[in-house]
Amino acid sequence: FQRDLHSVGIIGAPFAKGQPRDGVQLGPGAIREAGLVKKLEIQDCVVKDYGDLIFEEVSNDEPFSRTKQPRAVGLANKKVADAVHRVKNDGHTCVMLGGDHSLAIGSIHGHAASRPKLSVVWVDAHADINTPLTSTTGNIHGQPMSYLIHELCNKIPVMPNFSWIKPCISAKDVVYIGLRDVDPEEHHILKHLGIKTFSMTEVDKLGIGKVMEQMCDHVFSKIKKPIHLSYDIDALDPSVAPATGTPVIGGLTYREGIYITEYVCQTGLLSALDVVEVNPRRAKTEEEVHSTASVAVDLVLGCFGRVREGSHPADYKIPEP
Ligand code: 6HN
Ligand code: MN
Ligand code: MN
Ligand code: MN
Repeated sequence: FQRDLHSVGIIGAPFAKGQPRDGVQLGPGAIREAGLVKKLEIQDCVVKDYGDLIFEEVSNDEPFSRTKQPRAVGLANKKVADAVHRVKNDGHTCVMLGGDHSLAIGSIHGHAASRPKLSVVWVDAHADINTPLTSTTGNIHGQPMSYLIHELCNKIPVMPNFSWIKPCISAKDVVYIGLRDVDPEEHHILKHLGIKTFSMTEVDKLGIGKVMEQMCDHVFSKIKKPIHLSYDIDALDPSVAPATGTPVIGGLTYREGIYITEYVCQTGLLSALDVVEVNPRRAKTEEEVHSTASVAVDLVLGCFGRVREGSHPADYKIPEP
């Protein structure tokens, strides 16, 4: 058994304006502090840290109809898109540390700009596929998928700082895992577009092993496309990852969450990863901050070759007395 080398480019995106709760901009810092870069290097990854993006204040960002802070979200995502595009063109697997999940707009857009045929694996308690017109909260972190899917392009109004966003993925190339809090309008969209979903019911029924097999059967039925894995930490059960803005009971166990990353790594097709919605200010104790950040790090490690059975260098020799 030999590990392949992974070349990883990390972007921090300390951004919170896709939702109303303060603190999710501290996610990248908490994940870095939990030792992300060091631990990747210890498992033989070549890491280039591109640092944290800087997001300027946007003045007079009035809601567009119900949608909150559209100009700030549009502008931040343009930055993320350019940064991810650059990391991909530099030849790395891109890791984007959020920040809230609205950042997947830029991350997937920038990824698609350098890898035109992508599959998206969306691991989340939520579907994040509201359009600005179906959303009841007006929070853009509940909407990113709607801007990206070709089949929804005639349902999206023109919004300030959103005109650069062009749909770049097909409904058939998207798979959801972990759903358990889906709005009725979102449920209609998922069914109407025939999007493949493995809700927590399927995780219970099939087990995570079969879920991942069927996920691959679906997404790679014709050609093997690069994978964009968008991992919302709230996919995990709140007992595992409490420090997040919209926790939902009944989520993935630590083991299921890690298995997803190990399996995706094994495909050899992981091309970009988002780890989003870690919010240190939503933790009740300092320990909850650390445990959530440390789980986030473990998810990244699983994506880049860590296996629970253990591993060893190819040239290792047992010492002789
Ligand atoms: N997330 N469906 C709700 C909304 O506001 O549209 C919740 C979205 C949660 C988003 O956790 O990334
Ligand atoms: Mn999400
Ligand atoms: Mn979520
Ligand atoms: Mn691998």
